[in-house]
Amino acid sequence: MTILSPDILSTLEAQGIELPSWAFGNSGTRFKVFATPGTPRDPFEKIADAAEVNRVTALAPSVALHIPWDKVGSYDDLRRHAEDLGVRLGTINSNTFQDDDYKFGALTHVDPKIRQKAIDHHFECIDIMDATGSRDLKIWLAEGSNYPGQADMRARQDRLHESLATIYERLSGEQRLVLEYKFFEPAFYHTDVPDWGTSYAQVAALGERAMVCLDTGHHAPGTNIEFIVMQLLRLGKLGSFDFNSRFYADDDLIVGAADPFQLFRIIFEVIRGGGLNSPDVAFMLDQCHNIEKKIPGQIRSVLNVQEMTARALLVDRAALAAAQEAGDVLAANAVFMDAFYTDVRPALASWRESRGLPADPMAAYAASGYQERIEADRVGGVQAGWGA
Ligand code: AOS
Ligand code: ZN
Ligand code: ZN
Repeated sequence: MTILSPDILSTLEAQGIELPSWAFGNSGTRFKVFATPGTPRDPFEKIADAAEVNRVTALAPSVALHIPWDKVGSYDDLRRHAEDLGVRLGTINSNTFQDDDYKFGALTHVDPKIRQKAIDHHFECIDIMDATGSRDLKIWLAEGSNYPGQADMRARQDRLHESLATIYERLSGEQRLVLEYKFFEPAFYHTDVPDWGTSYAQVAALGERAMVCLDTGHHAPGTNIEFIVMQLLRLGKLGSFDFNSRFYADDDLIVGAADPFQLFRIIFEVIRGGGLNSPDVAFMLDQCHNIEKKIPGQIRSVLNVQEMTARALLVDRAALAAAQEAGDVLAANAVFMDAFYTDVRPALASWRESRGLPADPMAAYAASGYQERIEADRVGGVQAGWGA
């Protein structure tokens, strides 16, 4: 007798989490990048690795690309390669943080020539989206200043609006612009898009197809992230998640590793707000595997999301609402905690088996021989781009 009802199982079956291509490349901190044996040498191999995650979990149907890290001669070839392996190409991430010209900003720069260069980069990303069939253009900006008085924050906000409006105009059909925020780093005094409010204000000024991206690692310690999730869903502006976990700053660790309860609370608000399995909300990982093996790191990540989703779906919402309405503080909290403390792993394992999937995807991957094969075959894998 499973604890997961048919309704819960069909909701879980529809779940899809997008993997970031850069999670498969070598990455590290500014102190050291450790090379991992078997690291992909090109975007085709990154897609192949991502497809392995999907093969053992059926949870990862798409892969996000990063331009220029994932530039290829033919995006048609890359798209076909992905489809042959049972996955598709997802969000296109732009990059305005690795060019000397962008030292003092890109979309906010005082020099119109540099702003145009950054806008042209986004136009190139949109051309790639046309070729890959991707819906979302995700923009994370590294811009800001380090010292009070260094920059005119207000003028930068105005220029940001102008640049984003020019990029937004170029989108067509179903394409969307998703603007990520981050409270600091690499700029330390002020960041041009530091929080959800700024991202919301900027995308609201663009139009319906501009949304906010919430990266779970981009908040000050102690921030009630699930409140932000609730508010963005309420406003119809939650476009995507970048899932990861953090202890201190933008750690990009495996989602659910640092604080599984926080992940549970976030997913509960997603469910409450109608965002789960909604086409309007993209669920992505934004992680780096600096010291652990990358493919198992991604498998662990999507399983963590699935486990916390199953637990959040177990919340007895009728009982919760009744306790809330009665003002019964402890009963409401108990309903919530009962679901969180339920171990769903055995039920998920037997459900996977019933669908022809491995009960234990981590073990199935380890036994598949794929890791040994790539370690033997691939020499000189590439860095993800971080610290390059
Ligand atoms: C940076 O801190 C952000 O999390 C971005 O989402 C990130 O740059 C991403 O890895 C791809 O651009
Ligand atoms: Zn991110
Ligand atoms: Zn980040």
